[in-house]
Formats: sequence, C-alpha cells, structure tokens
Amino acid sequence: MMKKNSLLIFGRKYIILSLFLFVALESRSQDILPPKPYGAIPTDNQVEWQKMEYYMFIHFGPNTFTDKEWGDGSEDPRVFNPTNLDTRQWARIAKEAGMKAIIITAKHHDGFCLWPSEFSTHTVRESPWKDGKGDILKELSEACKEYGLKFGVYLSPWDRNHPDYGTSKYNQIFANTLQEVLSNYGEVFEQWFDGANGEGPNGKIQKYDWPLFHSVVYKNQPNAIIFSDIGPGTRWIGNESGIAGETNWSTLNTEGFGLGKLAPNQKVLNTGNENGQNWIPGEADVSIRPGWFYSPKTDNKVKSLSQLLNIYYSSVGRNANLLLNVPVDRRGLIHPNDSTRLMEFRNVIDATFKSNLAKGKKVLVPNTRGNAKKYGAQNLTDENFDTYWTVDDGINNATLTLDLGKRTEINRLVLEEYIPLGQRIKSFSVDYWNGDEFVELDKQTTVGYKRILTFSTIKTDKIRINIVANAAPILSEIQVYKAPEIIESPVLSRTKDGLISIESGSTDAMVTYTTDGTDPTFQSKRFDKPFNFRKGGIIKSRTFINNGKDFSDVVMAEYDMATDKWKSSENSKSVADTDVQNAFDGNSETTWVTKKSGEPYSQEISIDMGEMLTIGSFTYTPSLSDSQAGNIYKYNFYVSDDGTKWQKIVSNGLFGNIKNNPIKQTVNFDKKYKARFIKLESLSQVDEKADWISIAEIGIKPE
Ligand code: FUL
Ligand code: CA
Repeated sequence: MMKKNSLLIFGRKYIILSLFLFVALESRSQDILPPKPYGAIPTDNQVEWQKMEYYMFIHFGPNTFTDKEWGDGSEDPRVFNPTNLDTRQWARIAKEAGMKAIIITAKHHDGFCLWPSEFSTHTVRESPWKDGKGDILKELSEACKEYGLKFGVYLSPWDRNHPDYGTSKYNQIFANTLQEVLSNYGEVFEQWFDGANGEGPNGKIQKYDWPLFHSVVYKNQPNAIIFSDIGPGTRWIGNESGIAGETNWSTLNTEGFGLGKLAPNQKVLNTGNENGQNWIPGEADVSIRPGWFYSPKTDNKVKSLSQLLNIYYSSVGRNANLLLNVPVDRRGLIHPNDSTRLMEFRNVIDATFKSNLAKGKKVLVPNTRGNAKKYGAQNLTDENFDTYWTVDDGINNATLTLDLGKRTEINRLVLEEYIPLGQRIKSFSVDYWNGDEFVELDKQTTVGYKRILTFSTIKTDKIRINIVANAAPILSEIQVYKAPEIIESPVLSRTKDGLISIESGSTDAMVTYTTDGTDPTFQSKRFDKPFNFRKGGIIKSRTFINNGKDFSDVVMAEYDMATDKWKSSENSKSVADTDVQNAFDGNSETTWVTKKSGEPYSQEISIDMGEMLTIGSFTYTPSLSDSQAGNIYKYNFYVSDDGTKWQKIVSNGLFGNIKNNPIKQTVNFDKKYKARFIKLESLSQVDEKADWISIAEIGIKPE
C-alpha cells in the first residue's frame, strides 16, 4: 500500500518535471525560425497543384470521328455525333484510376466548341448530338463534382475555323470565349493554353494578346494554374511522351521567351533552369494511345502496362505532374481497352506503394536545425509532407542514414523536398549496406517535390543518402518500398526480308503470340522458331512461366511490308551524307538526311518497290535524333507504274502535330492504287530553316 503511494507521488513529480522540460524545449523550438526561402518559390496553389500528381486529359471533338490529329476547321459539324455520350463514365474511370482531375479539350485547333458558344458557329449546337441542345462542359463539370474530381479546360487560341482569326478582332473574341468557359462551369483548377499558332481559314496568322487572355483567367478563376510552354503556373515538359528530365528543376527563366516558336528549347523545358527566375514546375502530357484523338485504328495500340509504369516513374517520379490523355471514342465513352489498362496500372501502383517500409524508422542525421524537435529526423519517416527535417544555415551538404532495423527487401526509394521553401537539392547519391560495406546504388541530380528511384531488389538494413544542395536541404520524406516483381516481356525483331524472332526474358519461359491484334494467352500460338512475316501487320507476344500461372505484360510490334526488294530509283539526285537505304531499312533508328552542308538538297524520295502492289496507305516515320528539324510537315505523295509518269494522290497533305509528337504517321488514301513506284515530296519541314529533309522510315501497309 505504502509502496504504491510513494510510487504515485514520485510519478506525479516526474510528470510535472517532464511537462516543464517539454514546455521549455518546445518554446525554444518555436523560436528557431525555418530556413529562409531559397530562390523562386511556389504559390500555395502551385503546391496544392503539385500534390495532385496524376490526372486525366481528354481529347474529344470532330477529330474523334475523322481519324485526324489536327482538323482543319472545315469539318462539317454534323460529323460530331456520339451515340452514347456519358461524362459520368469518364469521371468514374478517372476516379477509379486514381486520378485527381479531368482536363477536356473544350476547343482544339479546328475551332469546334464542345459547348454552345455564343462566339462561334462551329459548336455542339450545330451538331446532331442531343439535337444541338447538348453542352459537354456542363455535363463534364457536373460529373467531376459528383466524383470529387477537379475540372480543367484546354483551349487553343489557334482556330482554323473562326472567320475572324488572323484579324484585329480575334483576340477579343478569344477572350470572350475564354470568359464564357471560365464563368459558367464552376471552379476550373487548370487553364491549359496550347501555344500552336498556325494559319487560320484566311491563311493569316494571329498575333496573340497573352496579357489579355491571362487577365480573363485571373478575373474568373483566381486560383487556376495556367499551363503553357512557359507557364506561368506550370510549363510543358518539352515532349509529348510523358518523360521529364532526369534533372528537373521547377524553376525556369522566361524573360525574352514566349509560346510555340518563341519558347525555350525543348531540352530546357525538359529540365528547367537551375536557379531559374520563376517557379514553373513541369507537367508531362502524353496519350495512352499513339495519337491524342480516338481512332478505331488504335484500339489495339493502347500503351502497355510497362510503358505506363515507365511514364509514371519518368514524370511523377521526376518531379513533374502526369497528365495522361484517354481519348473518348465515337460513342462518347472511354473504350474498354483503355479503361482496363488504367485499372491494371492503378493496381500495380497501389501494390507498389501500399506499405512504406521506412515508416517510423530512425534516420541518423548529421545536424538538426537549432537542435529543435520541430525540424527533427523523425519528420522524414512520418509520411507527412508538411513536416520536414532541415539543418542549420550554412550547411548545404549532408549524409543521412536510414536504419530499417532489419534486413529488408526493397526496390523503390522516394525522396521529397519541402518545396514551399524552394528547390534546393542539386545532386545526391544513395548507398546501401550489403552486410560488409556500403555500396553505391544510384547517383542522381534533382529531387524536387518527389523523386522516385527504381532499382532491382536489394536486401539491406541501412540506406545512406548523400545530399549536395544549393542551400540548407529541407527534406519532407524518405520512403522505401518493395514493388511486386514483374516478369520480363519478350523482345521481338524482324530481319529485312521479314523473318520474326521472339526472345523471352528468361530461360524456362514459354512465349506465345498472335497476329490478329488480340492479347496472347497461354493457349495462343507458341513461338519456337523464326517465322515469315513479310507482309507485315501487328504481332503481340507475351512470356509465360510456371505453366502459364505467371506471365509478362503484352508487347506489341507493328510492321510494314518487308522492304528487301526496295530500291531508291532517284537517289542519284541526292547528295546525302547518309545512305538513302536508311529511309527503308526497316529500322526507324537510322535516318536518311538529304543534305551535306552547303550543297543543294533533295526534297523528295522515290522508291521502286520491285513489284506491282495494291496499296491503300503509306507510313512516314520522322527522325527522333538530331535531324528532327528536317522532319516533313507538308507533303505531296505520288504513285507510278514505271517511275517516270507520276500520279499525285495526296496533294498538300499535312502531318498534324508532328513537331511536338514525332511518331510514325499513317496516311490512308481515298481509295486503293496499283503501283510499283512511290514518291514522297516535302513541301515544308517542321523547322522552316531546315534546308534538308529527314526520313527515318517510309513504309507501305499490307493490303
Ligand atoms: C499540342 C496539340 O497540337 C496537339 O494536337 C495536342 O492537343 C497536344 C496536347 O498539344 O500542342
Ligand atoms: Ca514528413
């Protein structure tokens, strides 16, 4: 009894004492100010925006019905006729995919408005959909609200339909259009401005009044993030493949730059500028299909799971937000091939980031700012972005050691910088304890809001992170994960004369394939020896192990006709540095560039296919290397029986969006032609200054 009492008294004293100590320590900790912001810093809205990480883009409009990437504005609005449009289906899928918002192409370059705009006669009102009484922005903004998603709009000032485009009246008209969109559909989290600035219906180019356009946004949607090549809210990442630079600063110098042709070069947009004057973080946009708009021709070309994962790690994993385009189909619904893939993707992401193996674990740090708990190392493993560890001013480099307590299998490492005070880390390396010593795992540059490193599984109990920063580093989180192992996909190749080989990733694996566009199963045709595929088409393949129980992702390869009989009949005219063969060697990594510096250049290529063929289309693969400036933009295409008398079958064709998205182009003719010779003539290149043309590949599709 006595004993218990004294213990109680002692206990009480102890509590009072420690309470006193705690208060004293805490008040000291309150006195210690956080580091001063370093360089350009984000607005609160930009921080909130960055936390969204992943959201949906939807391209939808007349192009959905015409197989085009860029409509020319002369499309009959009656082509726009979705039979089953349901914006709630889009929102549900976006939500289930783990996305935070939807941005819709309210008006693309063809000028068609997805709402009945007062300022245009080329809108849903002129279409048969809902007898001209529909409004997609209204329906979608409501569906987003219902599903707890934010709503954003893409608007192209380039308008290939509006009769006033290219005149002094147009800027105000566009401002009115913008006003209409931004004042009628509730909150808009992001205003996406396309910088494209081409010719309108009168052949004139508009000089845009950006200050006017921005003022309309700020007036109506003061919290909206403005996207463009140079922000000011978020910047284009410099490609349409969803890949941010390994080095990715959220700061950018914009003085003297503009949009479109006036933008900083794509490499700079990809990496940002270290110590750049403005906080303009990157947004990586990419389509889940080869093009931005739906086409039935791409139903079996939806990006694979591994492609999507690679995009995720190269965007969200590199300090950029991911804007993934899921084009709505001709019914007005997201196609099941796309939604299935989105769910597969979400499942893998969830399984990967389900359990943070560093949570609550100790991190040994060399210094803590003012020795204050508030800036202590425990903040690094509390899964809270808003609490951080930082150091005393003057300390820019630090080595931290995460102690996992026991040997643990991991293959992902996440670092997060507390960006409200600026982006500071310049480079870092990671070592792990292998039982005997620390060995280097990776060495990288920037971190930013989030950096995810992927590596093959290691077993370790200690991870060491060595940081080099431009100012005292401020780190919110260190996390580690073990992503489920994936089975290597097979690798396909074809010889010039058309023999296909498929290699599985591992030894005891079995590989099956299909040639009809469907996903291969364990029961599909088994690959055992190279087979002939001269005619071309699509091959899909997959690796199976454990008697079909486990399998890889599906890989797809698309081949044009084999070109072993092809010759360029006119190459004597060209004075190329590179071999004309590069244009049809079945390898899109080799490019024919038509000019040696200072010499006249060939603007065309003509090919003898060696036999009479029936053709209904051709393909052009632009260069992805240094010679991109010479990629063909406008062109004529001819066929011939004898290589002398040519019939022009495509006149003034245009590879829409080839500059920003240099992917293989397929051009379908109005009918089928019989020919032995083909000729592609360039009328202009993506860079007007390029006085050569680049052809990575020309092909013919099988008929
Ligand atoms: C580009 C446009 O030209 C494409 O058609 C697409 O809308 C892409 C997202 O932006 O600038
Ligand atoms: Ca934290």
